[in-house]
Amino acid sequence: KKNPVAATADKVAETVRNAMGTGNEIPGSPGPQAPSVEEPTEPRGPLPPKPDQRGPDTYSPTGQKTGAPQDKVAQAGEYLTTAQGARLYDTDHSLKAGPRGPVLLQDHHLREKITHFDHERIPERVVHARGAAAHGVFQGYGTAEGISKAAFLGKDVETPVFVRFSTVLGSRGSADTVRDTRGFATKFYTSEGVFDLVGNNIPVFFIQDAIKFPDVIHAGKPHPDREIPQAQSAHDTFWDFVTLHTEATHHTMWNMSDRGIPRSYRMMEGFGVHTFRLVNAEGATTLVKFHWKPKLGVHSLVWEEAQITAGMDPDFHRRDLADAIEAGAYPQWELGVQTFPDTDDQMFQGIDLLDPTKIVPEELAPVQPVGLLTLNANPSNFFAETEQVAFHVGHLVPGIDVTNDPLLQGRLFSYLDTQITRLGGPNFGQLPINRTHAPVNDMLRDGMHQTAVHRGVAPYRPNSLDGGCPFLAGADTGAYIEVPADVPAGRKVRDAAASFDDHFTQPRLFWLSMTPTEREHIVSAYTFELNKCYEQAIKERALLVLANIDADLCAQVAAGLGLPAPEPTAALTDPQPSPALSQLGDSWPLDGRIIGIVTAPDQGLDGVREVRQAVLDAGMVPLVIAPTGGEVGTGDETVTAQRTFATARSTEFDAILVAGAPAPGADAYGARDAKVDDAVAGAAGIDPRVLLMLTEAYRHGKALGAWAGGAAALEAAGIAGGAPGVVTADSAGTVLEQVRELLARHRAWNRFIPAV
Ligand code: HDE
Repeated sequence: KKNPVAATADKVAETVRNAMGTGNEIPGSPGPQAPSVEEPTEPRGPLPPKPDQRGPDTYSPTGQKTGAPQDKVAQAGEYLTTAQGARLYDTDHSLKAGPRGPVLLQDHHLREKITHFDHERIPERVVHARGAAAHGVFQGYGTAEGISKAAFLGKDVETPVFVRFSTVLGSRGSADTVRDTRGFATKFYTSEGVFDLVGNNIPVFFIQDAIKFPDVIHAGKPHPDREIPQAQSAHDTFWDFVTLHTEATHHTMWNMSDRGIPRSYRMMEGFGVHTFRLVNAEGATTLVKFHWKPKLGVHSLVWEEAQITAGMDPDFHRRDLADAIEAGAYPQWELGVQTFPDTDDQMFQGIDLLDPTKIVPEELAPVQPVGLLTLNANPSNFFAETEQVAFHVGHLVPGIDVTNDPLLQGRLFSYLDTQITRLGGPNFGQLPINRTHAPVNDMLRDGMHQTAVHRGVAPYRPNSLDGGCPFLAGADTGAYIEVPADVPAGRKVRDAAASFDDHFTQPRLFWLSMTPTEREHIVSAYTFELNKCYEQAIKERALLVLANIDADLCAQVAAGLGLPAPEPTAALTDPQPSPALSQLGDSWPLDGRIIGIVTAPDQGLDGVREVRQAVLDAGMVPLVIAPTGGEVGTGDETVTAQRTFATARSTEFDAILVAGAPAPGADAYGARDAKVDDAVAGAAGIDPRVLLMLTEAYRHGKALGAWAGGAAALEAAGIAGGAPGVVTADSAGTVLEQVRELLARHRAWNRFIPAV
């Protein structure tokens, strides 16, 4: 009997021969018939895009709605074609001089296919290269109408948005859970043009002047000689920079706090960082800082968990966002503003509003909600949308203007400049994801990748050939008019205001506002990162910086580095702490939280199915973990396992429920048939991966619950039943109820620090 693979290959070869012919056909004869290659499925028409995933509507230069490129759906039509639309009969064999002969240069399909592939990659973003995004909608509350005339802030106005989250330092393929700042960039497709709010999850920045941006990024990126470490701040050049530029102290402190390792993009705050100027219909101005407040609360990973996850699931945040949206657990944020009078000095209670290394504590200027963001659709194509989206702080709409913050001023130049290289010319605004939903009528012409077919002969204004149009708008017809703010007079200097010199009061404010748990995390982060540095002088300089923030912080980090704690070089100030900066101490919704359920099917599945359903009903995600995949259990009592002991790791779960004490599986020690010493197998005879899962989850402050045989597994892992955050009870239902309460507070920190 003939090998089926060889038979298929023969058939394909025959098809090619038929199609190519022998070369001896009589000219003018019909030639070989079109081959009838068997298709694995019937040819079918394109799947329509989901309505909520369509790209923005497109307009011609004169404002006419056009059909393209909505129909650019992959595999549109019945037949595979070349880029020019010629139908193809074979895309798996290059055109050869005989089946064993050399490939012919005339094979256009081969050259077109490979040439296009050769150019599939574009340069990654110079910063924020690693990201994930989603579509959504923004709904204005109307509460900002008194301070801004922006139409999208109006009551119940709905505006489509696209949001891209990112890390800053790593390259496109780097891990999600590294310690870093996160980007939080939102494109509002408003009726008055695109407004981009290009923010971060940290409200301050490393530097006060854009001219230092290349320096801080060169220092944070991998070392230029070996290109290591990837996506890390724990290395000499980063710490060299931030200790030499003490204005970076505040942002660095946030990075070393739990904010540097978010649990999920869905659980991060976002900040516009700079102060912006809003203007209302009467022309009155207000200075504001933008805030995004997540409905799910602000939560973080713990450092060991973040490191393990970087290996176990480098796509952790990307997956989390996409899974939540797909499951209908749409993440939401409220947009809010802190408002300040637009005074000549642009100071608020002694805080310089133009200094991007300073916050204004919420206790001094509360965040006032102005609208709601809901992310409700995943991108259809990562490259077309997430990769090609181009944000710009200069994309503004009437009602929102910039200030003189020197960091913001530099950004106003940088984004378009970098995008011209990254997206290959000046026409990337025509890409579906970047296209405004407002009618466009510009006089920008030609250039690489021009896709508009502009008509007319007079792309200049005024003209007497194309009817003299277009007209210029005024304030009453929706023109974007810059606020005629006064420019402070003075000399031309390379300098900054004296108020930019205070680099330590606010890092101290942050430190003083933290709970004991959060402070402990900050100390550990500094100690970890500085212990990764090779240069002694850098560690010593870092301690000098810490001495100017807080003696206790400095002493603890110094102890971890094995170095003496230096004295401060300046008198410490005593700012009022801001409780709003702490992440802990509240309860939050549980939507989309992941619950692992450890089972030992041979001991029965008491309560597993019920508890699984209860987790689902509570809007969370249950993942059953068993020795094997598929249907586990016997008789009527079976359940589907989503994870096995080999594929599960504690870091995937927000809480773990234990329904049994499984014996070591055959694959528990790496090799299926390995003979394992009794001592290694563990005294209790429980699968070591389950024990690892439980001890890790315990160490990471996660809620644990057990019933039936599960209590024995906890005990074998050395976890006492009554320990904080550990629940044991007879019924699965009771256990879940208590675990939910624990989870609403995110972690059981009192396991380690009783004061919390
Ligand atoms: Fe950016 N930043 N940035 N940045 N930034 C870029 O633009 C830049 C800064 C932020 O998902 C680049 O298209 C300068 C602060 C986000 O596509 C580049 C300075 C904040 C993103 C650039 C800053 C940000 C970027 C790289 C100092 C928070 C990702 C690719 C003056 C308020 C946007 C690109 C996305 C991306 C320049 C500082 C946020 C090079 C010169 C402060 C979220 O143009």
